[in-house]
Amino acid sequence: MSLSRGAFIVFEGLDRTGKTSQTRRLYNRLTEKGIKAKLIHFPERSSAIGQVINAYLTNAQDLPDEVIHLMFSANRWEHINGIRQEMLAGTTFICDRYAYSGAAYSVAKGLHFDWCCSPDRGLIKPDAVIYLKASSDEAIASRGNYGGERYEKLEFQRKVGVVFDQFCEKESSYWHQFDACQSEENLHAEIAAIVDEVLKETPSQSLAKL
Ligand code: DGP
Ligand code: NA
Ligand code: NA
Repeated sequence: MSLSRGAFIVFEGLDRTGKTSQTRRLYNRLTEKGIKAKLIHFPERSSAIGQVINAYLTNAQDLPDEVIHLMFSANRWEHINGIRQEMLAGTTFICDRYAYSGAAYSVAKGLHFDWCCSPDRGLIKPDAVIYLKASSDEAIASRGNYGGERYEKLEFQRKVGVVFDQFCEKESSYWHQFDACQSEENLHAEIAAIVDEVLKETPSQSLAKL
């Protein structure tokens, strides 16, 4: 008997673009269709490393840019073996942020692109990246509680967005861009249509690495 693997679907985008609600909606949809799925979110703040990241993001602790960059990457590495194991056993993972956030937020601070990508090299390559792009970043910034965490400043977010756009262009074979400013319902329907296509293909494809 050959088991077919689950898929690895990553959501990326600036803060407050609706990633968390869209990942939940997609999770519910897959589960209702009888597809075994799990929802994960990076940074995963509960581990020892995750707690340092949380202290950094909430401005309780300062760290050099390089150090926090490596901690975000380590946080992905500490969970990846478990994810791989479950994926190979058939579970589809829906992942709220991943290595692209890792690169984008650090490049926006002025760190070198290649240096930023290298700690994440070897992680599982997503089958699809769902990129929620804001057609108006002011609209996003006006959403409730914006500005509560370290990176939620309009000028900084614009710099992060430039890096996401570059990934989207360069990695266009598996990046899919969506307008984050449309209704939650429409956005969900558009994402679901793409994910259905991806799920038809992935069981037969071997896992690739970043
Ligand atoms: P979230 O929990 O998805 O709202 O993410 C918290 C913040 O951390 C958000 O501003 C995005 C940022 N972030 C997520 N992943 C990384 C990463 O790998 N590196 C850096 N520098 N920032 C990240
Ligand atoms: Na945030
Ligand atoms: Na989020």
